[in-house]
Amino acid sequence: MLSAIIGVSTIIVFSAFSEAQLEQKIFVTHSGQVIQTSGDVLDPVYTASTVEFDPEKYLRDFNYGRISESESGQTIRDFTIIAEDDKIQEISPGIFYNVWTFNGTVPGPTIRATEGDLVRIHFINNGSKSHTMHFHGIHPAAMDGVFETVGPGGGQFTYEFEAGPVGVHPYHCHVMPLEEHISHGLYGVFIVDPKIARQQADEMVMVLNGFDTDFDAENNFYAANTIPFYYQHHPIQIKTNELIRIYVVNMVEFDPINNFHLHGNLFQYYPTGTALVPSTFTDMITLSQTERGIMEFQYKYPGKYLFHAHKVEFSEKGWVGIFLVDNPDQTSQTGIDYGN
Ligand SMILES: [Cu+2]
Repeated sequence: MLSAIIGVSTIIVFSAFSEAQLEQKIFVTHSGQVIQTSGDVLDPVYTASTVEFDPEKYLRDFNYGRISESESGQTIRDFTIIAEDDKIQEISPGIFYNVWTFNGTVPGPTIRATEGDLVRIHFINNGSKSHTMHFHGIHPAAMDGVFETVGPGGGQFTYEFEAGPVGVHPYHCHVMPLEEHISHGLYGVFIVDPKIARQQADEMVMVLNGFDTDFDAENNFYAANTIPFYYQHHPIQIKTNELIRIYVVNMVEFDPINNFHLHGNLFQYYPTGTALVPSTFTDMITLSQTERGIMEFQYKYPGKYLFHAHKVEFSEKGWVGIFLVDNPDQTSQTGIDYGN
């Protein structure tokens, strides 16, 4: 229905403002809608409401659900997840994009459980299209979120499965055309902790994502956690000799690979997080779509350290950040202002 509204608005708005807004371009969206924009900018005038996203909060925000216990002593974790597809987010200054969201954000909430817990997802689709939640992991076929599409306008489904295996897994909508439903933002992270907890650490989630804002099946912007250049302008503060653990998931569509390079350091890497011993000690990992893992490291020296895609095109279009270790005054040490 929103598509129809957008279509009608397009005609009305642009006949009224055709002289004021030069260089209008016509694009066919992933869903086949014809939309006019000025360059990369999808004009926000089409939409009724906007969403805000705070990468600072998202970075260390883990949702453990509403916890109860079954008669047999199994931990039950209940989550309510609501899908919507009619919101606009200013994903970069002046760049407005129609995001499809789980619980109002891209990525959706980081869902966290311990191996063997019963996870119950009360899924409500308040969107205008069918959606589902498909979790990577081990579960019965009926809980796979593929064939049981959940209808628009309030359709509901309860996904119920035992959390496993240990690791970091993506979840995402699995309705066709899949590329469209994922690239608009219907994805998030599902962490399954081992029963004997990992070593205490400063833990973070980084979803590597991108946005195709002109609908040509190529991304115009890239990021760790949605907002291009966010962690470069707002460096992540950490401490020397403190264990840092990053759950990293690549959700970039359209591009076959993405990667993560850490400066001034190397990290232990656990592919998919399924093993409790790392498989490699490196400063660089390459990830295909939905590929993910756990990185662990600590910084020996204070200072500012970049992390970014070594696919340079991606870092120049936003997938770059800074770790600020012990918040030193880098400028006084070097005389160079690295920017913040
Ligand atoms: Cu969907």
